[in-house]
Amino acid sequence: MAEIPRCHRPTLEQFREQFAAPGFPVILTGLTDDWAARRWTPSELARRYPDVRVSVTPRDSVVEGTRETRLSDYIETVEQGRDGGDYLTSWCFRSDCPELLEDFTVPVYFQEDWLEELPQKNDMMWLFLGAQGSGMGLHQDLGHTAAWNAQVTGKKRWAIIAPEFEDYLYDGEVCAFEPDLKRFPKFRHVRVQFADVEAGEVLFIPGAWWHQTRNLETGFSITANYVDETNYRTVLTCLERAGEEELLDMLNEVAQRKVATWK
Ligand SMILES: O=C(O)CCC(=O)C(=O)O
Ligand SMILES: [Fe+2]
Repeated sequence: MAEIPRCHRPTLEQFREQFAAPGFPVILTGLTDDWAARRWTPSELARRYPDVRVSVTPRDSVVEGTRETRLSDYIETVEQGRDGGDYLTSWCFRSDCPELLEDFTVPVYFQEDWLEELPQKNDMMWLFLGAQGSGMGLHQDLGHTAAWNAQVTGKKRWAIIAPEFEDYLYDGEVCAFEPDLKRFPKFRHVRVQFADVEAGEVLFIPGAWWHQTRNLETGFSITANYVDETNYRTVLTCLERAGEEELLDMLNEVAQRKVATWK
C-alpha cells in the first residue's frame, strides 16, 4: 500500500521543485500551529452563524443528492450522531463570514493564486465540516486546478490516484476504499495512495489527480483550488479540451501577463 509522504515546513523553492512542479502529493506539517481556527468547534460556529445556508452532500457523492440546509440544523444532527453520512461541502465562507479569515493564514506555497486576478471572481476557497463517516466520492477538481486542504480539526482518510490511471476509474463511479472488482475489474491496475491526514496537517493535491475522502473523526477543513506558475499549463489544457472558452481566455490573459514579467 502506497502512502503519501510528509514534509515539515519545506522552503517555497523546495515545495515547488519536489512536489508542485512534478505534481506529487504531499502532507505538509508544522504550518498551522498558530491558527485560531484550530480551536473552532461545530457548536461555536452554529452559535455564531445559525442561519447561514450551506450545502450538504451524501457519503461518496460529489454533487448528486446535494441539498441546502441551515448551518445550525446540520450541526445539530452531527452532534446528536444522526448525520447519516452527510457532509457539509464547499461552503464559500469568505463571502458569508469574512471575519473567519482572521483565524488562519494561507500557507506561503499557495499564496500566489492567479484565480484571484481574474476579472470575474471565482471563489474556490471553501470550508468543509465532515461528520465521522462522511466523505466525498472519487473525482478530479474543476479545470484540473491544484488544491490544498488543511485539516483544521478531526481526521480524514484520503485515497489519491495519479491522472495516468484515468482509464481504469470508470469516471469515478468506483469506490477507491472498497472497490467492487466484479463491477469495476480494471480498477485492479490502479495504484492508490492513501493518507490519514491529522488535525493541523495540510494536504497538497496536484492538478488532475483523482481523490476520494472519508472522515475518520468529525472535523473542519479549509480548502482552496488555485492556479500558479507550477500548474497553469495543466489547467489551460483542461479548459481548452472542455471548450471552456470564457475562463480559458481570462486565464490565458493572466498567464501572458505573468510570463512577460519573467523575461
Ligand atoms: O475535504 C474533502 O473531503 C474533499 C474536498 C475536495 O476534494 C474538494 O473540495 O474538491
Ligand atoms: Fe476535490
